[in-house]
Amino acid sequence: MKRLILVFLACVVASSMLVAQEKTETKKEAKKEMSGSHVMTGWLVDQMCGKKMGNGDAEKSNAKAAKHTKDCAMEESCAESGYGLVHDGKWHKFDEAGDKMAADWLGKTDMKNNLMVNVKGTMDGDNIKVESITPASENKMEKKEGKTMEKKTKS
Ligand SMILES: [Cu+2]
Repeated sequence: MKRLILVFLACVVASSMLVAQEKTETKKEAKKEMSGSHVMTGWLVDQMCGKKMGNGDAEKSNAKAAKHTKDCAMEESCAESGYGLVHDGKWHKFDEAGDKMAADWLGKTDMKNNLMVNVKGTMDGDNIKVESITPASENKMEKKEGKTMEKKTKS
Protein backbone atom coordinates (compact mmCIF):
# COMPACT_ATOMS: atom_id res chain seq x y z
CA MET A 1 0.00 0.00 0.00
CA LYS A 2 2.81 2.35 0.89
CA ARG A 3 4.38 1.61 -2.44
CA LEU A 4 1.17 2.34 -4.32
CA ILE A 5 0.93 5.71 -2.64
CA LEU A 6 4.51 6.45 -3.60
CA VAL A 7 3.83 5.55 -7.24
CA PHE A 8 0.73 7.70 -7.20
CA LEU A 9 2.65 10.61 -5.72
CA ALA A 10 5.39 10.21 -8.31
CA CYS A 11 2.74 10.38 -11.05
CA VAL A 12 1.22 13.53 -9.60
CA VAL A 13 4.61 15.21 -9.38
CA ALA A 14 5.56 14.15 -12.89
CA SER A 15 2.31 15.36 -14.44
CA SER A 16 2.45 18.71 -12.65
CA MET A 17 5.98 19.11 -13.92
CA LEU A 18 4.76 18.42 -17.44
CA VAL A 19 2.11 21.11 -17.12
CA ALA A 20 4.70 23.57 -15.88
CA GLN A 21 6.96 22.73 -18.78
CA GLU A 22 4.15 23.23 -21.27
CA LYS A 23 3.44 26.63 -19.78
CA THR A 24 7.02 27.81 -20.20
CA GLU A 25 7.01 26.47 -23.76
CA THR A 26 3.96 28.56 -24.69
CA LYS A 27 5.57 31.59 -23.06
CA LYS A 28 8.68 31.03 -25.12
CA GLU A 29 6.58 30.74 -28.28
CA ALA A 30 4.83 34.03 -27.58
CA LYS A 31 8.12 35.77 -26.99
CA LYS A 32 9.48 34.34 -30.21
CA GLU A 33 6.61 35.84 -32.16
CA MET A 34 7.15 39.25 -30.58
CA SER A 35 10.83 39.23 -31.37
CA GLY A 36 10.40 37.81 -34.88
CA SER A 37 11.04 39.79 -38.02
CA HIS A 38 8.45 42.51 -38.48
CA VAL A 39 7.98 46.00 -39.90
CA MET A 40 8.08 49.12 -37.74
CA THR A 41 7.07 52.52 -39.10
CA GLY A 42 8.69 55.63 -37.73
CA TRP A 43 11.12 58.42 -38.52
CA LEU A 44 14.70 57.82 -39.55
CA VAL A 45 16.93 60.03 -37.41
CA ASP A 46 20.63 60.05 -36.57
CA GLN A 47 21.48 58.90 -33.09
CA MET A 48 22.75 62.27 -31.90
CA CYS A 49 19.39 63.96 -32.52
CA GLY A 50 17.14 60.90 -32.26
CA LYS A 51 18.17 59.83 -28.80
CA LYS A 52 16.88 63.12 -27.40
CA MET A 53 13.57 62.71 -29.25
CA GLY A 54 12.75 59.37 -27.72
CA ASN A 55 11.48 60.93 -24.52
CA GLY A 56 8.41 58.74 -24.11
CA ASP A 57 5.84 61.35 -25.17
CA ALA A 58 4.86 59.92 -28.55
CA GLU A 59 3.11 63.02 -29.86
CA LYS A 60 5.97 65.41 -29.04
CA SER A 61 8.74 63.10 -30.16
CA ASN A 62 6.94 62.27 -33.41
CA ALA A 63 6.52 65.99 -34.16
CA LYS A 64 10.21 66.59 -33.50
CA ALA A 65 11.24 63.58 -35.56
CA ALA A 66 9.07 64.68 -38.50
CA LYS A 67 10.75 68.11 -38.51
CA HIS A 68 14.25 66.66 -38.41
CA THR A 69 15.94 67.16 -41.80
CA LYS A 70 17.97 64.96 -44.08
CA ASP A 71 20.72 67.61 -44.10
CA CYS A 72 21.02 67.31 -40.36
CA ALA A 73 21.08 63.53 -40.51
CA MET A 74 23.90 63.64 -43.05
CA GLU A 75 26.01 66.18 -41.18
CA GLU A 76 29.33 64.62 -40.24
CA SER A 77 28.89 64.47 -36.47
CA CYS A 78 25.31 63.22 -36.85
CA ALA A 79 26.18 60.62 -39.48
CA GLU A 80 29.05 59.31 -37.39
CA SER A 81 26.74 58.71 -34.44
CA GLY A 82 24.78 56.17 -36.48
CA TYR A 83 21.08 55.93 -37.21
CA GLY A 84 17.88 54.68 -35.71
CA LEU A 85 14.13 54.96 -35.63
CA VAL A 86 11.84 57.20 -33.58
CA HIS A 87 8.74 55.07 -33.12
CA ASP A 88 5.88 55.71 -30.67
CA GLY A 89 7.97 58.12 -28.64
CA LYS A 90 10.87 55.72 -28.32
CA TRP A 91 14.33 55.67 -29.76
CA HIS A 92 15.52 52.44 -31.38
CA LYS A 93 19.12 52.28 -32.53
CA PHE A 94 19.97 50.35 -35.71
CA ASP A 95 22.72 47.76 -35.87
CA GLU A 96 25.79 48.30 -38.06
CA ALA A 97 24.11 46.96 -41.20
CA GLY A 98 21.14 49.25 -40.52
CA ASP A 99 23.41 52.27 -40.16
CA LYS A 100 24.85 51.53 -43.58
CA MET A 101 21.43 51.05 -45.16
CA ALA A 102 20.21 54.30 -43.60
CA ALA A 103 23.23 56.23 -44.89
CA ASP A 104 22.76 54.74 -48.38
CA TRP A 105 19.07 55.59 -48.43
CA LEU A 106 19.67 59.15 -47.19
CA GLY A 107 22.19 59.62 -49.99
CA LYS A 108 19.61 58.62 -52.59
CA THR A 109 16.31 60.04 -51.38
CA ASP A 110 14.85 63.37 -52.54
CA MET A 111 13.00 63.80 -49.26
CA LYS A 112 14.19 66.78 -47.23
CA ASN A 113 12.46 66.07 -43.94
CA ASN A 114 9.63 63.97 -42.52
CA LEU A 115 11.75 60.91 -43.27
CA MET A 116 9.09 58.36 -42.45
CA VAL A 117 10.26 54.86 -43.17
CA ASN A 118 9.25 51.23 -42.82
CA VAL A 119 12.03 49.31 -41.15
CA LYS A 120 11.94 45.55 -41.41
CA GLY A 121 13.97 43.71 -38.84
CA THR A 122 14.10 42.02 -35.46
CA MET A 123 14.25 43.62 -32.05
CA ASP A 124 17.39 43.23 -29.98
CA GLY A 125 16.35 44.79 -26.70
CA ASP A 126 15.48 48.36 -27.69
CA ASN A 127 17.66 48.14 -30.78
CA ILE A 128 16.74 46.89 -34.24
CA LYS A 129 18.63 44.40 -36.35
CA VAL A 130 17.70 45.87 -39.71
CA GLU A 131 16.85 43.81 -42.79
CA SER A 132 15.51 46.60 -44.99
CA ILE A 133 14.59 50.29 -44.95
CA THR A 134 11.95 51.63 -47.34
CA PRO A 135 10.19 55.00 -47.37
CA ALA A 136 6.73 54.74 -45.83
CA SER A 137 5.33 57.01 -48.55
CA GLU A 138 6.34 54.62 -51.34
CA ASN A 139 3.04 52.73 -51.30
CA LYS A 140 1.01 55.93 -51.57
CA MET A 141 3.14 57.15 -54.44
CA GLU A 142 2.71 53.90 -56.31
CA LYS A 143 -1.05 54.13 -55.90
CA LYS A 144 -1.09 57.68 -57.24
CA GLU A 145 0.96 56.69 -60.24
CA GLY A 146 -1.37 53.80 -60.88
CA LYS A 147 -4.38 56.10 -60.88
CA THR A 148 -2.91 58.62 -63.28
CA MET A 149 -1.92 55.82 -65.60
CA GLU A 150 -5.44 54.48 -65.49
CA LYS A 151 -6.83 57.89 -66.44
CA LYS A 152 -4.44 58.17 -69.34
CA THR A 153 -5.44 54.83 -70.81
CA LYS A 154 -9.14 55.67 -70.47
CA SER A 155 -8.99 59.08 -72.20
CU1 LIG B 1 20.35 65.34 -36.82
